[in-house]
Amino acid sequence: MIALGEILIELNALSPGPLRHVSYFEKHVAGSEANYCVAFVRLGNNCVYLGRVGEDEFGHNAIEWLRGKGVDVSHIKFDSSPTGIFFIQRDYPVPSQSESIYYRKGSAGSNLNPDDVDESLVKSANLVHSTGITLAISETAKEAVFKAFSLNEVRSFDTNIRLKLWTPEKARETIMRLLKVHPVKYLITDREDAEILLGKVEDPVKPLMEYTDVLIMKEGPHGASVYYEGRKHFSHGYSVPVRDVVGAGDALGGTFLSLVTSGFPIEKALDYAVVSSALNVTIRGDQENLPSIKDIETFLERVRN
Ligand code: ADP
Ligand code: CKP
Ligand code: MG
Repeated sequence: MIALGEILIELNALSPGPLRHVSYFEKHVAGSEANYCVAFVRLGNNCVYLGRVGEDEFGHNAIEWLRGKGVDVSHIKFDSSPTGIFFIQRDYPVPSQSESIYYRKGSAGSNLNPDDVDESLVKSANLVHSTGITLAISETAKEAVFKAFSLNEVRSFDTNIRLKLWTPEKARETIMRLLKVHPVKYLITDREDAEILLGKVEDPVKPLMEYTDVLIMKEGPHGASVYYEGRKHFSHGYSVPVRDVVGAGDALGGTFLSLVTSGFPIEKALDYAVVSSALNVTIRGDQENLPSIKDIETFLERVRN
């Protein structure tokens, strides 16, 4: 897989409440497409990351970490702008909910541009992946995604609409244009994003299936459903101790894509992917608890017993 996006450094608050009173943060490497890559690699397949980091401590941190996880970082470029960061604030202003607070405007990652997209590399991939975040961070990053999607017909896309990065109107216009021009093999979304893309419709599945072969609809703690070839399969979620839900969607998506790439049947791939996302919410950080097949099977054996 080739994934295009922005790697971010995550600073996860160790105590609840408004950030102005939080003194301790835990640092993690994150960013949706990087999370997808690590999940993809954990399940036994190769992933090349296309993007930019700052020539700063956080940029080196990100590259060394991802290299250590087995991601191919040889196409990541250093940029003179700083590596983007974000904080996770928890239980404020809404109890039991967290909020991502970005410091990423003008970041190295947002300087991704079409010249960074190596044509022969993208053409040679089994799958090219990106998300709505990369479409939103800058014009040049958006153009890079359009270029990469024009070079390879096997595409996957996670809508990941972040309303801090663009308006619902802009998200709708841009994502629908991408999907119309470059329909995907795998579309990963949820009902909130689908409503932004389609407006209030009774059933978003049918209209979305016009743009994808396989649709994954995430349902938060309940689990997720997959739609393909006129069929539907629901994988139920698991009740686990929740520490941090950020990154759960990427764990699910990256695990699913890697397993189907390895030849798993779609339904079994989703059952396993939901386990991956359940494990992900039990820790802070998006990448540290991404499981191997053995981890997933151990979970399933013990949870069933
Ligand atoms: P995203 O993080 O992309 O918004 P979701 O919130 O739907 O996506 O989460 C993705 C998956 O993570 C869900 O389908 C579910 O399997 C798992 N998950 C999310 N929240 C919880 C939770 N509170 N408890 C257990 N599993 C969860
Ligand atoms: O949809 P998820 O919760 O799985 O996505 C989490 C990531 O890239 C997180 O790492 C953060 O950096 C981001 O999404 C983002 O830009 O919001
Ligand atoms: Mg998501």
